Amino acid sequence: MDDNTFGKTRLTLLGLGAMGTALARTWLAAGHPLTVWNRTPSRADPLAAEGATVAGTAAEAVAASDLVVLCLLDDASVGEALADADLTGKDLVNLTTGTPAQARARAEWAEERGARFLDGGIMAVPPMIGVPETGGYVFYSGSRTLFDAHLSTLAVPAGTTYVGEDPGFAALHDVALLSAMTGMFAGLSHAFALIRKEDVAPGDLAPLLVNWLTAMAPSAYELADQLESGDYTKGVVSNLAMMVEGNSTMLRTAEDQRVSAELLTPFMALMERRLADGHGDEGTAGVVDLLTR
Ligand code: FVH
Repeated sequence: MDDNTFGKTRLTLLGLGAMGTALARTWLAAGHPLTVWNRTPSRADPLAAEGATVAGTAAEAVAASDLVVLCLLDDASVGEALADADLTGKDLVNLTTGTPAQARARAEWAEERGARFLDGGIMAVPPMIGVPETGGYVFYSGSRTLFDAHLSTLAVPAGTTYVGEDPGFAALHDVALLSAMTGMFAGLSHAFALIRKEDVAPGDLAPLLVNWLTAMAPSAYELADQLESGDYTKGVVSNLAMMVEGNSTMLRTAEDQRVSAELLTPFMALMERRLADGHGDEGTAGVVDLLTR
């Protein structure tokens, strides 16, 4: 029988939701001895059949391994799950989505209990886990020593991107990307609403949207360059004055199509404020300043 467990780090995983289960399967498949725990015990049954050791309590699961990974619903569930566990000498890797402030507080909390702490932000959905060609990865931040020590194990389910010693940085990067994605979803919703009652199939618009958004995405580099140099006119191709003029066309079209413009107007209002302040020759970098309190 082929035994791929030799030299593989033993670990514990708390949380067997959609993401936790996907993570567990990759570690089991790679031969890592894995102890799992889930609040609702029945969710562990399929993994037991695949070779995982199932612990009766979170405290037992934590005791089983030096490396403990958490993939729970939110920060509060992390506190609840670990309430009775002895964390002395443990290496905690928290892949539960949270805010930067929660990650920093959780790092302090772990340290006070004698554990080392690494926070993670998963940039993947469950079907991308264990499938490297999908490009899924996890942001990590916190102890670099801890990250390096467990890199080969952490790299099993998805790519790894270490973003700094500050434990809040993984969450910060995660939320920044998710926020940009939310803006994209808002734009897509508005675009599909515009054609909803017309003789245009959503399936025909979809590839056009993908191509256009892909072509526009590198504007992130232009914005970054302007923000870093402090020159918000640097490399501007489409200036604010022109874009605000275009906004009125978008708003009139929404009105004609009987589509609410509520997803667009907050951003447009910020562009207009910056224009009114005399920055018509810039791009949209000034909006970043208006947002920053
Ligand atoms: N699924 C996704 O697409 C995203 C992708 C990006 C990263 N997120 C984050 O990953 C965390 C886990 O997500 P998930 O998809 O596994 O979530 P669920 O399937 O809803 O499972 C939640 C697990 O958390 C357990 N749980 C909830 N509350 C508690 C608690 N108070 N004490 C202990 N465990 C708790 C829950 O247990 P149960 O309901 O089965 O008993 C599940 O194991 C998450 O942060 C995403 O934002 C996923």
